[in-house]
Amino acid sequence: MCSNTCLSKLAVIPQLSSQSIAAIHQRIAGTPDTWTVDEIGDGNVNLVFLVSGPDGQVVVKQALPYVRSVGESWPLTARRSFFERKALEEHAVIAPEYVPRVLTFEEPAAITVMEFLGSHIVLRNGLMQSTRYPRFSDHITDFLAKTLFFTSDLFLSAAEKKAKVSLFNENVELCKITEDLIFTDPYLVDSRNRWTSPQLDSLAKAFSTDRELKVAITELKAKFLTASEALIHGDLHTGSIMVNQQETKIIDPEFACYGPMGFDVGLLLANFVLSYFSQAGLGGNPAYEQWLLQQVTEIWSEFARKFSALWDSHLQGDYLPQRLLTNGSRAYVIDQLRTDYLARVFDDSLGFAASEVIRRVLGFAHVADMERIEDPERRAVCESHALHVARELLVSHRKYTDIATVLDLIRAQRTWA
Ligand code: SR1
Ligand code: MG
Repeated sequence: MCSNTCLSKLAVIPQLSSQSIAAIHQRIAGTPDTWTVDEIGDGNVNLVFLVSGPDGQVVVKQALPYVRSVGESWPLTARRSFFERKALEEHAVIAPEYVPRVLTFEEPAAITVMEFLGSHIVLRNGLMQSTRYPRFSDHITDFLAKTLFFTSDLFLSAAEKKAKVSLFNENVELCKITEDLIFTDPYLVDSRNRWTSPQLDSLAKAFSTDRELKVAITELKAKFLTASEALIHGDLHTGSIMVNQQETKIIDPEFACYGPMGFDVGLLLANFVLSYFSQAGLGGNPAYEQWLLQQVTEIWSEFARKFSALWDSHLQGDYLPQRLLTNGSRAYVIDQLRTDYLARVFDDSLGFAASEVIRRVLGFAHVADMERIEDPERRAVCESHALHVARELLVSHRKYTDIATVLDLIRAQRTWA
């Protein structure tokens, strides 16, 4: 039976311009009629094809004017691929070793042709196979520290930053998905929500009527809407990262926008926490669980260390005009500001992490880490543990001022194997 995706597979090559065909030919040799095209994407939003020729392979990613996993009943601007390219371009300047190389881009057809990361695996899939990536936390914290610092007022002039803010502010529809799916729908009765039912029915109902949660999530949403701190990836879960033992590549930044730094850090932390809680549903793996929690610690502490170091080496933006630092005040002022700044990013990260956990259990888009637990009773227990941690962090994030205390909270919820 041929579906929409079969048609797209046949249709994608004819949509490429002669310039793109030439760029692909240069990489993989052969001609369009001899190339094979396989659809390899499993994400919610876009089509992803692997195009193979005699000398190699490339990835062709296409944004159709709707959400891939739902179909035409959920229209979505194909212009998202423009913002993805713009974010990839920014990241390629700031942190080139962590992004795939873009070979060519077709704006009218919303197609991006990229290098094929054939020796890498989607991090979520690697975690589901209990694989360790010894260089991952170093790489991802380098990426986070650099991309967040160098796109913020800490580094840019106000004029430079405003120009970027105004460009990415047009990514309205993708931000609206985040505003709805993360900050709104899981806290009300919405037809797009789903959860492990009937096991989690009462928790889902409790979350939809919880007044404290509604206040906390609205405060967090206000940050997402108003805090244009840095160019954030906007969807930095473990499905947006490709890894092997040597390298880490951050992909799929179509949700990129100017937003709070803690959003990227928090989403990443949340996906490790979800992976951790999923382990018990599969019988438990103490050594791997320990490694997952170690990643949570390292993601925060290494990010904080590298981000702090950039204040020493590159603090030149309009955030803190150098002429303010008179009379020997420099060290004092910078240290105070940096400490407060990092404490706030930490606090934001915990809130955004909590919101990501909640939406991945009670909302529209779930994670494979949990979904692969076939027994709904076991899955529901794992999910409820994650939800309890998330509720506590969302409502009481100010109580948690260091990552070790957060880990204590997480471990205390891991009550069965
Ligand atoms: C309709 S899009 C659903 C989710 O998939 C993407 O990866 C984002 O996480 C979005 O929230
Ligand atoms: Mg994505």
